[in-house]
Amino acid sequence: MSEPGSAASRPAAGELLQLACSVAVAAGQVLLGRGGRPEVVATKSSPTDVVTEADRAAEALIRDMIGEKRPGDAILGEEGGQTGGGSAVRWIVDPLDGTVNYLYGLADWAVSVAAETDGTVVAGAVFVPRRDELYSAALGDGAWLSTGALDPGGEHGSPVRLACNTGVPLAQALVATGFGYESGRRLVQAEVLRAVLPRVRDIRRGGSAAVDLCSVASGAVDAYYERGVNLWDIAAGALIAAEAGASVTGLHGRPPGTSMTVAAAPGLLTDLRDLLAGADPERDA
Ligand code: LIP
Repeated sequence: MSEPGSAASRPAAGELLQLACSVAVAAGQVLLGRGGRPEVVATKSSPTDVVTEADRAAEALIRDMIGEKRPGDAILGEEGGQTGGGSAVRWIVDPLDGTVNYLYGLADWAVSVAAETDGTVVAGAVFVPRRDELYSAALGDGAWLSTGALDPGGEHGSPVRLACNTGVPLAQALVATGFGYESGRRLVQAEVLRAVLPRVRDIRRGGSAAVDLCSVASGAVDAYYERGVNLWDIAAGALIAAEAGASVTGLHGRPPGTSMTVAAAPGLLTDLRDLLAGADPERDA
């Protein structure tokens, strides 16, 4: 019998992906099913950085479902922090990315579930319930979009393999971005935007980093950058964008993360990253 954490006990990425997809869809159903205006139960970094009762209910469901199937795994969730562990697997969960959109009844919010083995994200699922779109990727196996998860008995097409847009020059690029919740950071983000906006086709501010990264994967936008995202916002979406052919990095040779996340096809990424580096977006640190 293999020891927990030994190479022989590592689950296949496809197996983790299946669980990621089913918990993301189940949590999405819970979030969709809550009628009326969601109730704000707490705030985090600023009065506009809210937690709803729905965020907590969705994360509790995800933790229960993962815990039942894989009791030895660690789970890092936006609302509950990191718990458990012992196996080689850690789940990184944002039960509701795009909370402000959810609060206002806008469609761009998602459940994001990633699974890491020995520190590498090997599976990721982003479910966008209001569009019934399930984006998924397992490391080395491409990025995929399926629809119809909310209607399992219905007729659906086959999953579509995603490929990010390539060959787009910076001046023609549609670039998604997002802004933090604190005013000091926003001031710098506005100054960075002032440098970026005249140099690109246009900007989109969707409100969910997970959805933005899936939009890079599907070609709905050409690029994405944001300072201040958390690991749970980007873990699944970054794998999906990368498996669709995008490069996902930080600035100055660093990996993507809270300091900066940039995603685009390789050529565009270089130009966007140079433009961003020149605007010094990390100076609010
Ligand atoms: C959101 C991010 C988004 C960012 C928002 C917010 P939340 O996460 O996904 O990209 O611009 O300000 O941080 O708070 O909805 O989980």
